Amino acid sequence: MTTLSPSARRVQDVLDAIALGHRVVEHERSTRTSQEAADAVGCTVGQIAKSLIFRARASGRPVLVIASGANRVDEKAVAALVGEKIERADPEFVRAKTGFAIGGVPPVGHAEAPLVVIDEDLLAFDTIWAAAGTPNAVFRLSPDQLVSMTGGRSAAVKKA
Ligand code: 5CA
Repeated sequence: MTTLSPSARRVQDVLDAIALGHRVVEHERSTRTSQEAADAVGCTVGQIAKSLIFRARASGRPVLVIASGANRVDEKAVAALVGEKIERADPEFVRAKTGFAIGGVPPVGHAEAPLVVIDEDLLAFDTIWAAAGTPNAVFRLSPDQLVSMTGGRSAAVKKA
């Protein structure tokens, strides 16, 4: 049995509770950026589901945008969906609200339940990969599973 580092283990425990058979894989090499993650698993950068954290300005709520690694996120489009202005979260906010550090933020298992928006471009793939708690850990899933496990709403959020 492989031993996962503590943050990756926490994500595996969440996935075990979801019980769809997802397995966290820790790589020797970095998966900290979408490109590095794609290189490590041997997929295209578009198939990396990157987790971006924003802060809703009025409410202070965390907003999780799960975007294709190939795309930049249009903050105005996300704000329109959320119903209030949003701003990029700083590393301390990310740590506090998710329980994970930037570069390893997973789509599930956050300390505080975020509003979740999913980039519709991810839905075109059979298989995608998401971060799993550390800058070396990822897991494979389907876009449908991403939607169901996060309760997220898919939308057009790509910056033109
Ligand atoms: N493990 C990889 C692939 S799944 C990963 O987590 N990539 S990521 O793109 O989802 O996470 C890194 C993201 O964190 C960057 O895209 C960027 O939006 C954000 N980020 C990086 N540095 C900062 C920073 N200083 N403040 C706020 N956000 C940051």
